[in-house]
Amino acid sequence: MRRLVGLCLVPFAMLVLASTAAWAANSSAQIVNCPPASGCFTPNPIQIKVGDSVSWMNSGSITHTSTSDTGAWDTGPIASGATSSAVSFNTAGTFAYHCSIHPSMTGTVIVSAVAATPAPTRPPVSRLAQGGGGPLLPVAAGLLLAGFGLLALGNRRRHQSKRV
Ligand SMILES: [Cu+2]
Repeated sequence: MRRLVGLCLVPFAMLVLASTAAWAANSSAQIVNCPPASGCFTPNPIQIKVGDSVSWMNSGSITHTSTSDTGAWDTGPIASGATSSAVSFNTAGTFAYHCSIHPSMTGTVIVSAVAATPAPTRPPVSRLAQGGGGPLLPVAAGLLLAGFGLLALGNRRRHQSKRV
């Protein structure tokens, strides 16, 4: 019995894993020139979901960093035209960061929790199939049978009237 329950859980676990994997995405934040400041992070704040990652692309003309205020991450120097490695965010929350070269440059990453129900990402067709087509299938079959019955009746009447 326990093995049966375990076997039933395997596809469920795979479904959960597959759906979370589909959600994980890499967002690209940019560092741009914005005089008179040395540079600016954009978008700011950047909004992502738990499991997503952020890469900072330096479109500005001088080197910057993305450094967490709490030490959670530090990309190190990102030269002009370069992109940092991806930083993953696995917990929801608001994370402040700055440029360690230009401390007045600040930004925020807002990580929101992943919705508990994955329903919106699935087509409604799969839900219909799970219920065996719902009440629509027997109704359609009944109408089809009634239609055939009427046709047969009509044919018979036509034959009878020909005979008379
Ligand atoms: Cu900087």
